Amino acid sequence: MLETRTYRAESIQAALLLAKADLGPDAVIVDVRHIGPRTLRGEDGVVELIAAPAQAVVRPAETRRPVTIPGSTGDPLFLSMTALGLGPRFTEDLVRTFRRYRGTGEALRRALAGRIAHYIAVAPWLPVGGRAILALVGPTGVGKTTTALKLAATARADGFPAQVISLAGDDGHDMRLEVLARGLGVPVIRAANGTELQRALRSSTAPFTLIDTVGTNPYDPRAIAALEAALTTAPLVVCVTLPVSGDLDETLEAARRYAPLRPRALILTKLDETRRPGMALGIAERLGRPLLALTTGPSIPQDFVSASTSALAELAAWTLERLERRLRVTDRS
Ligand SMILES: Nc1nc2c(ncn2[C@@H]2O[C@H](COP(=O)(O)OP(=O)(O)OP(=O)(O)O)[C@@H](O)[C@H]2O)c(=O)[nH]1
Ligand SMILES: [Mg+2]
Repeated sequence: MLETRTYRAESIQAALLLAKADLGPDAVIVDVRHIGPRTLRGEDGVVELIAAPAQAVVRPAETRRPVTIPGSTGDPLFLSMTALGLGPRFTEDLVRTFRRYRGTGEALRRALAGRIAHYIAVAPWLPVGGRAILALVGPTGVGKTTTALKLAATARADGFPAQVISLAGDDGHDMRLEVLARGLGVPVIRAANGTELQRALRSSTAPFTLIDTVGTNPYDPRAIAALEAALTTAPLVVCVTLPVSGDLDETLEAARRYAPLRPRALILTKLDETRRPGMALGIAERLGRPLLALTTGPSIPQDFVSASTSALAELAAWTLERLERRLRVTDRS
């Protein structure tokens, strides 16, 4: 069982300090929740942070050995979950938890969250205690620009000034970005290449910068190499951005093609454009990268959920309930 502790404070920074004082500097943040008003400038204790000691970090899924779970292979609910990309051990854990707590609402979600924390790491992305630079990379049209603006606008609402740098975007792309950003009060800088990106980062003091990269074909090694060259000029976290609305194998293969960019986090988009949003659980587990955010529609910043074990538990509960209902109907017919 993952040993976690909960800290409450008036801001994420304060809760993080409490966690680090208690668990040491390498404490791993498992979840952050706003339990009062969304803004962190509120007076009351509004943030709940769940942390674990460093040794409890989730191991990347790809390094885990495959396992055989006896007795699960003929179970239709188990099979439906593995079809969403979840590994057998993760599936078995979720299905068993679901059957034990079914119909208990909050208790089910809490129990699922406890299990999910063993398989999917979530990454709090607000720039607590320093400067954060995230570069969103991914295929064309997956929602990089929209998500960069959602992150920037959400950070601003939480009191963290944010900016977007568009890397290698063409005029049409950047004009649309600028119009959207103006409406949100988010500054935009254009950088044609790595040198301009470096210059823009040097001359900025914004605590939170989103680099919105040009859409990159995962099967074009030259385009990936060009992006790699531009991004290595700055210390930043590369986030692969992928839609959940596509084919599972294609999505996993596309993610792997971005390996030269050394991605350290994952953003999953377009959960609203599929009947199988639970695939987000499978993709996140299989890729073994900390999940940063999920997006659920085009509206900025509303259609956006920061990744947390509680959000993933909600998704798992919804998926399991829906699959079970569907299997019951098929059984009767
Ligand atoms: N339904 C839905 N639409 C989304 C979501 N995120 C973005 N979109 C829409 O998808 C389209 C493409 O979004 P962009 O943010 O421009 O995608 P991009 O990855 O920046 O695209 P390129 O810069 O061309 O590579 C736009 O119409 C967005 O409104 C989402 O979560 N759900
Ligand atoms: Mg874009």
